[in-house]
Amino acid sequence: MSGTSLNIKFGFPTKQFLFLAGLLLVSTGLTAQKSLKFENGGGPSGNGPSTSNQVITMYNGDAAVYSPTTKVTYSFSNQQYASGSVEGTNLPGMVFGATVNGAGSGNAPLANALYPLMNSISGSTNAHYSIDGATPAINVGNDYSVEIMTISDALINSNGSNKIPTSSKDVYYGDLTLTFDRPVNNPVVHFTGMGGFFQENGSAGTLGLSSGFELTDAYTVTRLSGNNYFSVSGKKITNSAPTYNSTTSNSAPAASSGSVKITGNNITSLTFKVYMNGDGQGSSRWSSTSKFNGDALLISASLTTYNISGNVFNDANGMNDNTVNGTGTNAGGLNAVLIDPATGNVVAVVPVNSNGTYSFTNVLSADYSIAITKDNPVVGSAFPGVVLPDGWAATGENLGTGNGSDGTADGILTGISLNSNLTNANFGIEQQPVSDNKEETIPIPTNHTIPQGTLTTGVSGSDAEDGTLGNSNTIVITELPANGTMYYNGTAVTAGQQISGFDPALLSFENLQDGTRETSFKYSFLDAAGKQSQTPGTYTVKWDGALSVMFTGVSAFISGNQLTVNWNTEMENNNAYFEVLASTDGKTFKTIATVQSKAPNGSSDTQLSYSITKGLEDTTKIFGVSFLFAFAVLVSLNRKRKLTAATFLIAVASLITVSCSKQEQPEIETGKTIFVRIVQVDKDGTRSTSKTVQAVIK
Ligand SMILES: [Ca+2]
Ligand SMILES: [Ca+2]
Ligand SMILES: [Ca+2]
Repeated sequence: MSGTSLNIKFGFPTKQFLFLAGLLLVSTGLTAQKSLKFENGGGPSGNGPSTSNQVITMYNGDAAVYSPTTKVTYSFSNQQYASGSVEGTNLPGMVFGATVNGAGSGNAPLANALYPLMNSISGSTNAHYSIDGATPAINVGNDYSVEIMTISDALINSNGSNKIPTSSKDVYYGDLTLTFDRPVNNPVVHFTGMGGFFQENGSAGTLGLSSGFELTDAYTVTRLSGNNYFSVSGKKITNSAPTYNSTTSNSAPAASSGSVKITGNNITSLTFKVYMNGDGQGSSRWSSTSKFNGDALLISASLTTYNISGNVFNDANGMNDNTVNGTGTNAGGLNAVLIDPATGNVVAVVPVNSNGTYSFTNVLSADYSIAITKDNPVVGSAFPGVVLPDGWAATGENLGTGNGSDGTADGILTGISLNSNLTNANFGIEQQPVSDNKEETIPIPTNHTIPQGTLTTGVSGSDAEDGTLGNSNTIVITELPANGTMYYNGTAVTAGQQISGFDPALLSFENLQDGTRETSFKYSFLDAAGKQSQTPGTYTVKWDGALSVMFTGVSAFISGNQLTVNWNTEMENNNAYFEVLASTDGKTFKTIATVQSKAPNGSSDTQLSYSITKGLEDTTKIFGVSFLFAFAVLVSLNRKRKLTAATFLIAVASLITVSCSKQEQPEIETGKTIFVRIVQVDKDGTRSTSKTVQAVIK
């Protein structure tokens, strides 16, 4: 608060003041966060020296193992002073669990606990450490740390002479890596007692020496606390005292102790370069052949846990308002599942209360997804997926009460980076509409077509949030007929097409397949949340009998004195025979020929072709006088070839004009053309009729 001041006047209303004070208390409660630390029993129990990896299990700040189990592994690599190169020993330059042997009679390290209390060396106090506001704080009399020795005998030769001057800085010893067994956010690392000294036998000459560290990863290092000489510059963590010794102090010579925060998400390891520094004072050597010397220090880590809470809402309008909101619900029984997105494994499971609220407490700072499901997945196993109660669908998930969502409505809230207590990790769900099955029976369609205006049956359904559903609501055509083409208001319907204000009279069908007795499509209502039914409704149109032969290529022409009619069938089913019908007005047809089916036993699934040719004179006998009159001109043309070509062309031109007309125009004069159609008769007497064509003149 330096440089600013709160200007609270004495006349400040008491009620408002109390209200504000209450808010402060509430917010303090919400921001409580807990620490995971190195505690008694969390690390190895033996002594070094050792170069083996050291594994520490994080404790919960109350002497219990944190669940799910979270571990940190310490390892050395890139040792610059390999085993055997350190004067007097077979040790490398850095080891766990060793300390100075200054008695002058032992050129070997003294064994030290691999995992001692933080107050075992250097005299640091609780105040030197911070865990970024979490509780409980570091207690040096209760918390533990990993002991490391950087051996200064690595810097002397076997005859005791220095390899490098004692004023050397940043002498690289190798790397120390802390590996987390699951990704973590913003770990805090505590350094205890960076600093030591070497004293020559029988001499007051004392060299100060101190380890230093430099993070090699792309994270930010921030000094949280420490004695005056605990310094962070960039990614370097050093003892900045001008001269060193082994006691944490604000007066040089001194060791340094303190805490740094490593800012980063999804951190799985931290690698530090380890350096030795000499202050160039007192002794002219780093060590001697009769002593074992170096810097024994402690390094521990702590992590922070936070709380996550949220709501499951019955969100009747889904994301149509771009907001995950509504009335709290657990849909009769839901769990909230915390998931590690790196592995997909379940971290924790808590029930969703009947009012939709849920909360996770004491969750390790890391990245997460949260899912809701009616199942109870196993912690530590892969999350098997969201299963909502029957009839419920996810409408969206959002962190916070504002607009928007995580982009995919799937019952999983993704992208949670837990670096503070989080509230309103919210889910929207709602009940899907029910779409009823519908059925209507009609007469057997002719020409494989059900025209508009035939059907009268509407759609119906219901929705838990929206109420009764009917023609006035929006439906989606989810599945098209398998045996024909469906049209709505004259336009072919596509799968997924939405129809608002459904009118069954606007439905029509074409190309209905032979042999079928019904056609159907599937539909679903869209409810206010934009969700469809879990099971679509089936709209079925039935007729009393099977459609049989499907005609294609029906054509007729007049050539010379003869009428020829051609047609194909794509398949035949129980077919008996065909009748060829002709008409002069397109209304009154008479049978001019009967043709037996070519299909064995009347059934075939391959194309069959038929053709008949009749003399026009024979044909006219069937129709009597008026038809005979109709063809008088044509007949005379063929008989009296002496007529001029011009006359012939005029007559032909008038016939072609009529036959090319696409529709049966009422103004066409009867007697100037011939209409032909085929009727197919099943063995059971069922009749179906081809389209009608006009004969053309060739
Ligand atoms: Ca909404
Ligand atoms: Ca989602
Ligand atoms: Ca609904």
